[in-house]
Formats: sequence, structure tokens, C-alpha cells
Amino acid sequence: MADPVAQTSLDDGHRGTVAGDRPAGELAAAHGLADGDLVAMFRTLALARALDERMWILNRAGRLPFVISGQGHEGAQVGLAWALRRGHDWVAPFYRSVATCLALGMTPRDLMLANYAKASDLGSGGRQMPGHYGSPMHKLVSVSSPVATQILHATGIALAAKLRQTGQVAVAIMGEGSSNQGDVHEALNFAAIHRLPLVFIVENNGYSISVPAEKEVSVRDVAVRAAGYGIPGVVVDGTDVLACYEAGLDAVARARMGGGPTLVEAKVVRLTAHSSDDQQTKYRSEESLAEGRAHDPLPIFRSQLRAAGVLTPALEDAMAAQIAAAVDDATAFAEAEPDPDPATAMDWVYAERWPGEQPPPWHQAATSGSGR
Ligand SMILES: Cc1ncc(C[n+]2csc(CCOP(=O)(O)OP(=O)(O)O)c2C)c(N)n1
Ligand SMILES: [Mg+2]
Repeated sequence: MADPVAQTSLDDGHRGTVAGDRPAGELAAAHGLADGDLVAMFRTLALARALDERMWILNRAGRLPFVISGQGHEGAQVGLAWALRRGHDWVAPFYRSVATCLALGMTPRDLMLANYAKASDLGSGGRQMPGHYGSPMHKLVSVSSPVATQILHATGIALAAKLRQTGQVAVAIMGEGSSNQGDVHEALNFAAIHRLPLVFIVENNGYSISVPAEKEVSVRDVAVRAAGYGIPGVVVDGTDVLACYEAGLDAVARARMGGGPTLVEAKVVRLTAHSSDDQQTKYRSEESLAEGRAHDPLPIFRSQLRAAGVLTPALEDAMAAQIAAAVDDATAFAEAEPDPDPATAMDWVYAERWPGEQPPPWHQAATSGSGR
């Protein structure tokens, strides 16, 4: 039987315009893409959703201690990540970045290993909190639990990239609640002064746990704060994958060309409770929940691609089967992997070489960048 992970790998010729791709349709061409790119973007979004849904089931079944979900954020994450050079640019994600991690090359197995805290977890060997993904070989910085600390990490990475003239861009991703931390303002100021190759992304889902946006942010759009630092601030519909891709391309190109940072705010929806330890019906009205579901990026993108003739029933069926197999495979694989050996508890606390920089056996050939 073919390896389901290989079947759903993003390194299957569907990234970039490659020989043998179907001729680009109108929708794809309007964004400088091929139909195969749109299919791969959709598959990443659908895979992220399916994996996320499985995590909740495993939590309720007593297998995973904690789940923090990306559901509702995936459209923005896939669109924005697609603008990057995979394996070249650095991303400091946050705990909802499931689709970002997949788009940058992490596999369902990798994400499940992190949630099960298994010894073979790429980010920490099973030391991190569930949902706190990271993978050095994918240039994904390990997620920080104290919100917004990752913004300063990304700023430092961008400074290093500029000094070393590597041509890399760093991306810092956060929620709108986290954007109020002092660290973020320090990072914006520093990055603007030094014109760092950095993109700040705020995934604004309207809530910081149970606190609604109007009680956490003094302005309607976080992006307007960019003006205070003399950099561009952009608001984009985070449920529109291709609008996010365009916003990402623009910001990444500016950063790479020496034009300095951009603050991109993607308006997204939070389709789940804050985490598996939260019950959102205690503080969200039925109208608010229905409003969120009406802006679910998955059916929106699916309808768009069906209307453009990019998704066909046969393709969708095949993709659904591949995704279901990949999620089953990731679950079974992570269940069967060993826990970390307690004797190794003190390993990697200090500056020892972290083995997660090398591709593990279940990875195919190393990923290569294909963005612009
Ligand atoms: C410095 C810090 N303060 C508080 C918390 C607790 N906390 C965890 S997630 C969260 C909400 C953050 O909201 P937002 O940035 O909007 O992201 P969202 O969860 O909505 O995607 C808070 C307050 C924390 N982890 N770190
Ligand atoms: Mg939020």
C-alpha cells in the first residue's frame, strides 16, 4: 500500500509552475499561479482542518491532554505562508499555526508527535506543551507559551539575516490580544528603524480567550498602529486565501528587497473554543458562533475553486481519501512511538546540538523553497 503521508505531501509537483502541470486556469493565472498551486493550497487547508478535528477527538477520548486549535485561521495561514520561500525564510509561529506548519513542510506525523509529546517530536523531543510546534529543519521557531515573545525572536532573526545578507525574510505571527504586549511595540519600533526583512502578522479572531476585541484593543484595526512606526499596515480578509496570498507576496517582497517590515492584519474567525479547557458558549452568543461558521475559510475556498473549475468531484473524492488516510496514519504512528526516556530529561537544556535539524526517517527528500 502506498504511504498516505507521501500521497499528501506537498512536494508532489503542485507547488510552483512545473512541467506537466495542467495549464493555468483563469483564477490561478490572475494570481500568477497554476491550477496545481490552488489544489495544493486547498489540500493543505483541508488537511489542517482534518488533523485539527482529529486532535479534538483524541482529547475527548483521553489520548491528548490538551488541544489548541487553528480552525478558522487556516485560510490566512495557507495564503500567507505560500508567499514564503519554504526552507529558506524563518517563521516564528504561535499555537494556532497548524496550517502554517503544514504549508512550510511539516507533516501530519510531525504535528501528532508534538501533541503526543513523543521522543521523536521534531521540536523538543516531547518536552514542549501540546500545540507548541517547532522544527529547525523547516525554519519554524518553537512556539512560545508566553504570548508575543516570539515576535522578538523573529526580530532578532531578521536582524541576523540583514547583517549576514542571506536574503531571508522572517515572519512573526500572533493573535490580536498578544499584539498589545510591550514586546510587540518594541519589535515594531526596532524593525522599522533598522528596516529589517520582517513581516508581522496578526491573526485577528476577535477574542483573547473570553475577552472580545473591543475590550483588548483600543482601535478597530490593529494594522493602523503601523503608522505610528512609519511602516505599512495592511488589513486583509483572512477568510480569503488568495487575498492573503497577495498581501503576503507584497509584504515579503518589500522585506526581501530592503523596504523594511510590514504589519499585516488578517481578520479571521475562531471556530472552536480557545482551547480544549475552555467552553466558549459561556461567553459567546449563538449569533457570534453562527457568524463565525458563516465565514469558515474551508467551504469559502472550496466554492471558489469549484466555480473556477479547479476542483472536480473526482479530485475532491481522491483528496478526501488521502487526507483521511494521512490523519489515520499520523495518529497510529504517534500512538506507537516511544515516550521520551526519563533518563534523557536533562538533555538539550543547554547548548547541545539538537537532532531535529536532520530530516527524520519518515520524511521524504528534503523540502525545497518554491516561493518568490
Ligand atoms: C504573556 C502571557 N500572558 C497571558 C497568557 C495567557 N494566554 C494564553 S493565550 C491568550 C490569548 C491570546 O489571545 P490572542 O493573542 O488574540 O490569540 P488567540 O488565542 O485569540 O488566537 C492568553 C491571554 C500567556 N500565555 N502569555
Ligand atoms: Mg485573538
